[in-house]
Amino acid sequence: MRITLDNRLPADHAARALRADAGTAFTERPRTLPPKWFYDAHGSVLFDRITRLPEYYLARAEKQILRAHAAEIAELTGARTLVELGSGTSEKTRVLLDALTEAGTLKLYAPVDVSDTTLEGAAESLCRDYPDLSIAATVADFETDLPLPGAGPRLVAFLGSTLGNLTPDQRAAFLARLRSVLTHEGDALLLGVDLVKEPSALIRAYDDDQGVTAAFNKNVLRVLNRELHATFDLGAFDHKAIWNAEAERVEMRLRARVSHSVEIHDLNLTAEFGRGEDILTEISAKFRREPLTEELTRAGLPPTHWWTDPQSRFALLLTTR
Ligand code: AVJ
Repeated sequence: MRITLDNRLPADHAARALRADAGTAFTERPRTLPPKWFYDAHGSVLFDRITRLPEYYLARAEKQILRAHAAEIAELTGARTLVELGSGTSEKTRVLLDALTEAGTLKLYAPVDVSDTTLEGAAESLCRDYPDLSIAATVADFETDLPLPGAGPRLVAFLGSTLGNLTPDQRAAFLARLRSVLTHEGDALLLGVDLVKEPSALIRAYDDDQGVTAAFNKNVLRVLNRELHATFDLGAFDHKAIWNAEAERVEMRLRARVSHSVEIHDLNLTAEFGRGEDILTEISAKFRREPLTEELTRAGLPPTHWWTDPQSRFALLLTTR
């Protein structure tokens, strides 16, 4: 069997976690929902469209860096196993898979994602295109469970600036756990992060002209309506993308257009919204070279390489042990 799928999330995990997260979001203030709830089947399609938007430079810039340095990364790591956290469709991973296949070291690709359907689709498509590769897919929430299957040297890829979704505290905890599993000589981390830049360019990336990001943001309300029998009216909220200059992060918010109340039946809860009141649905931190290098060094993962696209919009970091 060249493909294995290990589901580490019990069938009712998502349901219980969503209830808990929504319970917190709508009883405490400021109202904050974790971004992982965007990615049901519809949200995953919308995110895929986001990565192709002219305003969303992140995906293109990262792929550009990967293309420019994949052969070097393959040579530096000699990876036998490529683990990818939050792998999604594994689309841009192909650049790495190509280089590692070319170098002849790679035996196993181990994608980790919360979405079982996305993982299955990605694994099947990769299986067709990389006939000599074994695939060990794991359904897991990498914030609480970090599966690292396969033989060393292992390369762990955490791309797409997903690190930016974590608060500094969550980031420290996550990096410490990552450090604790990257134990073997030769293990490596490949991290993709978006960089601080002109706020208008950042805001455009999260508030595109076609309204795809707005639909993506509001999709979380559809998820709540469906999964928790809630009565959110998507038309009663505006999509907002805000630059938080102090924390150096983009914040996606859903802002109530009018004061109204929403029933969340499965939680036995009525959420009151004042006009202009926000739900914080995602933070997307942007990074600078020095502080991020320090943060990684403190976590025991000092970067050995730092590459950017020609316009220095995005960075790819490699930590080798
Ligand atoms: C995949 C989480 C990194 O924050 O840029 C895209 C998600 N949200 N547009 C990001 C996202 C709105 C994306 N991450």
